[in-house]
Amino acid sequence: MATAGFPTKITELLGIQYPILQGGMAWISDPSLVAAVSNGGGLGILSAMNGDGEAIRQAIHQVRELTDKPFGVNVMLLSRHVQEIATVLAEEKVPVITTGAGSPMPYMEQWKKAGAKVIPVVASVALAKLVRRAGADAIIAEGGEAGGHIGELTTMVLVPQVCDAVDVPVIAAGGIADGRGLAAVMMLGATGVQMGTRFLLAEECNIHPTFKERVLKAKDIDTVATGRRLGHPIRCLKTPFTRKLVKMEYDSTVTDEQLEEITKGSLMRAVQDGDVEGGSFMAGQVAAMVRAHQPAAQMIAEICTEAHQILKGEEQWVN
Ligand code: TUI
Repeated sequence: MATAGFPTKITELLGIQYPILQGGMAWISDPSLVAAVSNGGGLGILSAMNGDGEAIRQAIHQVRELTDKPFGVNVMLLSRHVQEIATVLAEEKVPVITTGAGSPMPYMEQWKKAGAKVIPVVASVALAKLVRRAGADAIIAEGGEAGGHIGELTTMVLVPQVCDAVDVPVIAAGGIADGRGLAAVMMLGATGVQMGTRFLLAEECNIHPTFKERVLKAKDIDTVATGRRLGHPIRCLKTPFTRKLVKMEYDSTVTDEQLEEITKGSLMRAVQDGDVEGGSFMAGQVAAMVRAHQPAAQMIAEICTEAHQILKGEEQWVN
């Protein structure tokens, strides 16, 4: 099965072998991880969060040296370089562009004209409808089980509602780490998945060893969403830093500015320094299900083999 691929609407749209996208994770999704996922038959997605337009141009060139397969770039819409990055992605003819943490409406036309497949991440039906009308080629519906910046709804309730609301392929994200998750969201109407947390343990993922260790040791209840007070909840592994943050959020003598200040640069401190006192180890609720350090290609093949077996009916569902 593994070599035959796993054809769905999304593999056809993107020209890939398996319906698995790797989330564009800030400070994490670098050319090494992206090329490994794309060479493994999924869609690797660079993060454009870590720098300006020229930084992402360089990363795109590096990916193109490492793979001739399709890949994507994720634009975090809260980035202060977003306008400049949007233009570079059009100039570089990036085949797939995903967006997160906001509405990509101002850039849709520019990207579509450049021939990109545009796939916004949404956390609500309203934004799904809006971006579809503006020409989105597919939509990623991300539930609050995910790591990092999250919306309010769970994957279980968001995915079927987004599927009902749009006429393009829907990719499910948040809470998926194995073949059971892929099979389950296909039952909800999705044609593929985006995963972030599982790929933290890819051999080609260059995060600090402490980050990998923390994911490997995580139990079911070991993530927490902080930041609701500032209007952007972020899910991370529980650490001394998140304990401090939670306390500060509930303390009315702490100002919003103080909260902003302490979180600034915290993802970088986790990814590069493994700093559990001052770093945000962003990860999804599936962290406890990620138990092996392995090549990205092996993860992809394993997940698809498992999902295929389930969907073929080799498991007994109804007596
Ligand atoms: O974007 C993500 N996850 C992220 S981005 C990130 S970097 C960051 N660092 C510090 C503060 C904030 C972010 C870490 N993780 N996922 C995609 C995603 N998008 N999840 C939820 C949303 C979303 C939420 C609201 C998308 C659109 C939206 O709509 C707002 C609107 O304007 O309608």
